[in-house]
Amino acid sequence: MDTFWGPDFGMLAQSDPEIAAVVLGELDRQRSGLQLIASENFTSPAVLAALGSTLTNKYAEGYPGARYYGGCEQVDKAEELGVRRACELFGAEHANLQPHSGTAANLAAYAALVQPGDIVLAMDLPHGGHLTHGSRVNFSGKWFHHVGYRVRPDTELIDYDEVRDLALAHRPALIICGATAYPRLIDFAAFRAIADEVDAYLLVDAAHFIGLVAGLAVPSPVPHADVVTCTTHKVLRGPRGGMILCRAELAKRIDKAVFPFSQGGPMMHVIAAKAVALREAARPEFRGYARQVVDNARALAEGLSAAGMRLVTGGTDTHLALADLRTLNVSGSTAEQRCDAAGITLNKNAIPYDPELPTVASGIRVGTPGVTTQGMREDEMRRIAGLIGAAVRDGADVSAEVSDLVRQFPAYGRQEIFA
Ligand code: DSN
Repeated sequence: MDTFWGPDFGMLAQSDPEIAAVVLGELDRQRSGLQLIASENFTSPAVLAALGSTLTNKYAEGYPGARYYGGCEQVDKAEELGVRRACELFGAEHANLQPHSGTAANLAAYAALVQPGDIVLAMDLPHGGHLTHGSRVNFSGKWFHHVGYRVRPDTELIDYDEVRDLALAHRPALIICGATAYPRLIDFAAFRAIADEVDAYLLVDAAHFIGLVAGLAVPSPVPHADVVTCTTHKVLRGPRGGMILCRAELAKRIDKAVFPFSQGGPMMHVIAAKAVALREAARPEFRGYARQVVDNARALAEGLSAAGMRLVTGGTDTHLALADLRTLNVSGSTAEQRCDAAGITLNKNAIPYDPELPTVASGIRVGTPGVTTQGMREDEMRRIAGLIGAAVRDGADVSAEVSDLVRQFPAYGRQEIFA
């Protein structure tokens, strides 16, 4: 067999110094600051190697064994391995690894389950949902009739009675749960019961927490949902991309909704990298990682509360926390800028019933997948919370403390963290 022909920064620097500078500049940015965006992580060198491989050259429309191009014998193996690993890891009857993103996975799920004009009951975006759950500016809000559920104003938790009332009143064809900024566990069984009562499909968008499911740190939606969509690049720590899990009876509809309905050629290098990440996530060490992500998020949230921020829902059960900054009289956008200046990357975020525009927002969202991959634990989370507090409250320059911390826990500095 030939030797591996893969990423070579020396070659890139020689042939395209401008892009090489961007690639190395981004590596430096990721290493030199604290990455607290809840939907980001650091993939392993093995995932990066598969991503940077010659599998990117191959066209393979179709599915393993039934492609529209010749020469697919190697990429077929990658996709078969990935699908098998996904089914085993999540106890799913069928998996599709071809969606280019979480949005593409959701588009395919809609296409498989409902018709344009059908009623879809999903969480409102400002309450923690996603663009693809019925936003007016997205296909989901333009092509489907969106009915939104919200969190309760007092507890900021999903109001399952309201979800049921809305379902009974509107008789949706599809109910969606799963969120991008909801720090608590979702009761999938309750959603299943409501969906059954009105004869609707249940789609769980597990993009944010599928990695926690893989690591057994939170309950799985797979036994309850008709279809589970997710991304592979968040807690799961794989390449940027999407994935769909479903019951066997929906397999054909899902596969056809991905290709040929909504996508053409699959990205075989990304599918191979997804397979690598799924193998990594099946290791016992990944369970320790997933548990630590949640423990770290709790410690970080408690630290932010001690720094004077109000925690939405009072805390977290997952990898993320949402903090209301009105107690500090600082907007989300100002907080984001102040943290950015200190090398702390996080995002402003609307809080439930937010009086501010989404571009300003009253809150920030923080997540622990990345810093946990770096090996940080609760002590470091308390330290980080203090730094965020000082930066947000007083505009303090905490960049020296940030540099000190990331020097001790370098991203891509210690291969053993991916073992
Ligand atoms: N944009 C992702 C997030 O940050 O939550 C969701 O798609």
